[in-house]
Amino acid sequence: MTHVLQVGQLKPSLAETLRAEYDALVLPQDGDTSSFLAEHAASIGVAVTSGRVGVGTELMRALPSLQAVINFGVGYDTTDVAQARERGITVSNTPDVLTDCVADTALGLAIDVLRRISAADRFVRRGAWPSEGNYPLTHRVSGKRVGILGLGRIGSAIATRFEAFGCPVSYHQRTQMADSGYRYLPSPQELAAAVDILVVATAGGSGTRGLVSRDVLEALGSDGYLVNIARGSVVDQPALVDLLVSGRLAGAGLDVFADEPKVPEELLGLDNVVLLPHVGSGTVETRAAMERLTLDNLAAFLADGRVLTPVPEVVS
Ligand code: 8YV
Repeated sequence: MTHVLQVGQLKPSLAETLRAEYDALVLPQDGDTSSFLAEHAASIGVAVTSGRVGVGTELMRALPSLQAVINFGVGYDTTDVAQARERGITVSNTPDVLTDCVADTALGLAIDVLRRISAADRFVRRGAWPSEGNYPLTHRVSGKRVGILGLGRIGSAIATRFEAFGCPVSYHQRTQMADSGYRYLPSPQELAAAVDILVVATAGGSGTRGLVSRDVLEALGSDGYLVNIARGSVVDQPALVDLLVSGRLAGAGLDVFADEPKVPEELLGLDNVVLLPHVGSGTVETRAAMERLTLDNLAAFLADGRVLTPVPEVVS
């Protein structure tokens, strides 16, 4: 009998459906999985997971009958896609349904960090308004030059939103788009040097690791802001912290971090930094749509061996 395996914590209603309708096994999360795998590995044909955990190299190797990894989320950098391709394992994700909410989050972070919305809210809550008077002036968002690193589905949705704010948009990615209407810069560093707000919207994984290097952050400069809704791994986090602490970057709006849920201590006291706990897609509506697509991919795979939204690397 082929089993479905839940890997990592999932949305409770999704986990419940997997249990009730698919009799799914759950990979033990803490400690040693060897006795679980010794008993069940050979029967596991499909893994359902999320970008937080994924099916990494070791786990994939330990599952000899694995045929599909169904991922809740658009990012799948924690799943070993190279091994999946070699072994003919299908991988699906949940693109499109979360684009709007992640793009909204990017705009929210940019507005928050430039206008200091969260910081001003803290100011009111701690009773500082009557004693300290007017809140210090902040920075205008409308009209700022915006650079998008990665003009995919989410990057494009972010660009459209900034256009509505009268912001000229530039972008960088490996391949120039034929007719995006936005200015293309040939490297991340040149993009950073040309804009006021740099938004990271690339995929994660080995191809983009450290792409926003110290040099790129320095090119953004002491009047520049970084917004990251992609993956913490894309940014040199120690350099980011260093430049923020020393005032060589104006601010940052971060939904993602290098080692979640750890957030660098040094950032916690900075009012020019907005810190979110990876909630870009975290709305009732979007998570329901992601759950539906995850279950549709699972059902389609079990019915005829094809998922609805395969990731590009493993499409045969
Ligand atoms: C997470 C995300 O997947 O889709 C992505 O790539 O980063 C998020 O939507 C979600 O938090 C799942 O846990």
